Amino acid sequence: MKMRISLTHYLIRSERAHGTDPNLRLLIETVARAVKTISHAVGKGALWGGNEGGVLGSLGSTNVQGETQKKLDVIANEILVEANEWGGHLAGMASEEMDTPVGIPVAYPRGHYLLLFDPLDGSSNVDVNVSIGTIFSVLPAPAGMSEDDDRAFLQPGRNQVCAGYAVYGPQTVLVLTLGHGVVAFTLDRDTGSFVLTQEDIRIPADTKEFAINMSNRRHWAQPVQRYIDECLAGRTGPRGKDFNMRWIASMVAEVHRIMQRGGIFLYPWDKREPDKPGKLRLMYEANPMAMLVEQAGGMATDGRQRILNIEPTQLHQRVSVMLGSRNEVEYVTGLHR
Ligand code: AHM
Ligand code: MG
Repeated sequence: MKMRISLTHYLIRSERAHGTDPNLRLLIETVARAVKTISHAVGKGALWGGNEGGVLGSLGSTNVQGETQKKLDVIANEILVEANEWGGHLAGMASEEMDTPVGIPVAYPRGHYLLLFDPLDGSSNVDVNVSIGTIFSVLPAPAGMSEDDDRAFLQPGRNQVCAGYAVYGPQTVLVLTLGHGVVAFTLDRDTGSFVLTQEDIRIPADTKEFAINMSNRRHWAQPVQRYIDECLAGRTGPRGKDFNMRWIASMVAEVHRIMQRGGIFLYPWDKREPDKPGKLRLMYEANPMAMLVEQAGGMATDGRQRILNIEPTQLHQRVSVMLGSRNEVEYVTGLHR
């Protein structure tokens, strides 16, 4: 019988092969436990919490980004914070749903890592039963930092020691990198364990599939308009091939598709809010996805530079994102130069 490799088994193997810090393993296992709880809540939907009325719908509150918070945004955030505050592996946490970072309560030991997350990505899909996800990033904690100080978190994405996402779709899949390639685990709902189901995920360098919210076309900058026009021109156009399009409105689901069969995903800067560099957030959306994509042989830029090289100035800063199949991202980045 083929041996099933659990997340713990994989992480211990990684410890032996690459000297991964055991504290990082414990941290990832804690995040994975929280992901299971979120997956359970997502699966229950309107049935979750008995008389509390389920996880669907909005709360009426807004987050620091000025976005309406869904019930599940807040529930997923609480699950992640509660799971991670007592383990002793973290010096602080930051989230899309919290204005400022949270420190570790004095009752618990402090560790050497910072955890950043988008607890529930693709919020607009929660109520319509379409794939959503959780994205996370792990940074080293600077020595002597004060844990609720934004500045400790303001490190470029290339400093990440681990990045991952969980996609809550027909299956719950956890995709992870520790800087030695990308692997995926499927949640076995019978045993409650994450089982290794894909090793060494590679994104094909070429693709005929793009993902962009076409309704923003009139707002895009010229290079993005030109790129998509060329894709749409198909076989007789400058690219000499027909393209297919997808738009799920869940970055996690979009990146997961790209991990499986290639493609390019764009959420570029546009003229709707010219002062904002894009819609997606650098620290807990673009950076972890960029690390995963690069580790799978793909490329991630903001149209000008490698996302992982951007020096952040704000915790919730936004960024233009182009990621996926290497040759395609290189091409559209070239159009910006
Ligand atoms: P969220 O973290 O609030 O869910 O927002 C991020 C999401 C991405 O997952 C997705 O790519 C994008 O927003 C969709 O935006 P739009 O509704 O403009 O198409
Ligand atoms: Mg998001």
